[in-house]
Amino acid sequence: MTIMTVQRSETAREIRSDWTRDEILALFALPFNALLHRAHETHRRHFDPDRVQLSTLLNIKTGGCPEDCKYCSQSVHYETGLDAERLLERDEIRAAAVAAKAAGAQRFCMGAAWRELKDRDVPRIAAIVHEVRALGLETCMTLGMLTADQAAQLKAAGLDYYNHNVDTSPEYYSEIITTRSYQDRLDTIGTVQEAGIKVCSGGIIGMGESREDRAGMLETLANLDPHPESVPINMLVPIAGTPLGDGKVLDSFEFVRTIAAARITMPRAVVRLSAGRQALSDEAQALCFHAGANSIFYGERLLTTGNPDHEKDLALFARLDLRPTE
Ligand code: SAM
Ligand code: DTB
Ligand code: SF4
Repeated sequence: MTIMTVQRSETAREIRSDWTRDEILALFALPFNALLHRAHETHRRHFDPDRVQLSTLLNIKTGGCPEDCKYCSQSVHYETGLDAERLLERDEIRAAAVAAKAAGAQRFCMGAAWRELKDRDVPRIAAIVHEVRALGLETCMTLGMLTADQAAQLKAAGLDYYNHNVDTSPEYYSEIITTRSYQDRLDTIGTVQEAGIKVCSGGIIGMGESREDRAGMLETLANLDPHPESVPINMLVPIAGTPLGDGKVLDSFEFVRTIAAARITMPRAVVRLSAGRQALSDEAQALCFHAGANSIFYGERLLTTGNPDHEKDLALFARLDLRPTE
């Protein structure tokens, strides 16, 4: 065997969908430097470590969601002071996408506070996907549960990615959401994969879950076959009025460990350092990039909360010699 063949087969063995919870817990339990070393080595084997993918978010339908996700500002179950709005007009969405592209975003991610996509909304959503894609941006939507027929129509409209997070471990899920099951989430992810749309799926850290739950969330994601192409790891943004509005803040090093374990278990996935960056220091973010995060939400708004502005992120990139993915 040539060296190239050996390297190729080693890389193939690295991409696995048979991770056990104990193996992932053992990664979390490594000394911090050993974990970061392994994660960074994995990262360098699969990616240019100095490139970061930029996605800009737009909430195209705000509030009034019937689901009871305990972290969310947009659920009707909690008094968060957010008014429900209608689906934005195509022109408003187009203007936001044009601005995102001008600022340097590569992907435009559109979110709706829906439990599921309704058939009557599919033509408008498909038209939006088509229009955003025509601007030369990758497209991502997150609209709740989908049927196979709806997924096929979104694929035909040119949708590149669908975001649908598992959010936490199977065991902890019912502590956070009671209006749908973990299996509902997995079913929609399967439907998206079968339609040939790339999957963006991750979760939230800092909701009072245990390390075992964090490992359990990664176990679910890393045992999808294929792995999700994109894995957003969010730090909980506490929202006043929600049941998780005033919980204990998680140690940022545990967040870094979660990013590192995501990188090691899903070597080719693009791991996004997602919500919660305003609460992370520049140094903590640098550790996340070292641990294998290679994507961020770029722009001053997430869905209903703030995010660092373009200038702040570009300054951080300059200090860390990072550049946007080509
Ligand atoms: N309604 C759709 C759904 O739940 O799939 C799409 C929008 S929903 C707001 C998208 C994701 O945002 C959630 O799955 C969750 O992971 C994340 N998210 C929502 N609120 C958050 C918060 N306060 N902090 C961190 N992440 C949050
Ligand atoms: C994801 O994993 N995080 C984004 C996106 N997918 C849709 C949403 C973050 C929301 C943070 C709280 C808010 O702004 O309401
Ligand atoms: Fe609705 Fe999504 Fe918020 Fe849950 S996370 S309440 S499904 S908008």
